Amino acid sequence: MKRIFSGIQPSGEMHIGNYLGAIKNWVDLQNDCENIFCIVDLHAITVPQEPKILKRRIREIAKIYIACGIDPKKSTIFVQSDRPEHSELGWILNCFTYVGELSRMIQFKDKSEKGGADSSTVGLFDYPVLMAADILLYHTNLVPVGEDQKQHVEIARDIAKRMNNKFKGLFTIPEPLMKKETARIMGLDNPQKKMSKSAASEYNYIMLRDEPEIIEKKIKKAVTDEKGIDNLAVIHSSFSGKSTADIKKEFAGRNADFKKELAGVIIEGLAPIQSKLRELDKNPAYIEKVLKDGAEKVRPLAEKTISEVKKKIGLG
Ligand code: AQP
Repeated sequence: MKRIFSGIQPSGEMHIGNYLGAIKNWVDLQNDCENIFCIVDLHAITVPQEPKILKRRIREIAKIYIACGIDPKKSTIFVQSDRPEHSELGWILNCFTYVGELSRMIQFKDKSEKGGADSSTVGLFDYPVLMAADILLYHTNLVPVGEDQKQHVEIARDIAKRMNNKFKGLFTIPEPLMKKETARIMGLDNPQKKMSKSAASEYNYIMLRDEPEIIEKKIKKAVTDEKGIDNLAVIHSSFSGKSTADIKKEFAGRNADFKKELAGVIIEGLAPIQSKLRELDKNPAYIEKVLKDGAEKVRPLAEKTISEVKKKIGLG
C-alpha cells in the first residue's frame, strides 16, 4: 500500500483553493493508501505569528481536515512540532542541501518580495528542507499538493537521491501527486495569481467558514476576464461535478446568472463542511485526542528513520 504524506500550514484561515487543490484530493485517496496528514506549524513560524492565534489555528486546521472528510480512523492527523524528529532530520538534510538550489525556489522569491530577502528569516529560506524532512521521515511514496508546492517536492527528491547515492537505501523517493484541474485555483480578484490566504484583499478568496451572504458578495465582485471565467468554471465544476465546457456553454454571455448559480453551488458544497465544523467547535477534547493519538501513531516510524539516518551518516 502506498504511503501518502501532506500538510497545511496553520498560517491563516483555510480557503477553497486549499480545499480543492489539496484536502479534497486527500479525502479521495483515503481508502486506497496509508495516509499521514500533518499540521505544519513549524513551517507557519517562518513568517511572524501571534502565539495565541497560532495555537487556535492549529486546532482549526485539525477541525477542517476532519470536517472535509479526513477520517481519523483511516488517516493519521498530527501536529508537526509534536514530533521532534522533523526538526532533527531537517538539520541533517540542511547539511546535504546547497544554498544555490534553495535560492531558486519560487515560493521564497514570492514571499520575500515584500520586505526583501535580507530581512526574511533563515527559516523561510530553509522551508523546503524542513518539508523534505517531513516527507522523507515517513518513507512517503506520494505527496498530494497544489502546483505551488511541486518545486518543493522536487527538491525533496533531489536531496533524497543525493543522500541515497552516498548512503545506500536511506530514503524512499517521493512523487508529487496533483489533480491538474484544481492544482492552481486563482484569486477571485486577480486571476493572474493563485488564491492565497495572505492576499491583501478578502475579495481574493472564499474561506471554508464564509457565510452564504459573504460568498454571494465575493462571487459578485469576482473578475470575469477570460482567465477569471476559466477559474470560476473550474470552481463550479469541482463542486457540481459538471464539466467546465458544459458550464461555459450554458452561461455564455450571461455572467450575472453564472455568478448567481456559482455562489449557490459553493454555498451548497460548503454547507456539510460548515455544519460539521460547528459540531467540532463544541468538542475541543476530541480534537486534542485526535492530535495526541496521531503523534503517538507516527512516533515508531519517525524514530526508526532518524536512528537509521544517524547511524548511516556516522552520528550516534
Ligand atoms: N490557490 C491554490 N490552488 C490550489 N492549491 C492550493 N494550495 C494553496 N493554495 C492553493 C495548496 O494547499 C496546500 C496547503 O497550502 P499551505 O497553507 O501549506 O501553503 P500555501 O501554499 O502557502 O497556501 P496559501 O493559501 O497560499 O498561503 P499563504 O498565503 O500563506 O502563502 C498545499 O498543498 C498547496 O499547494
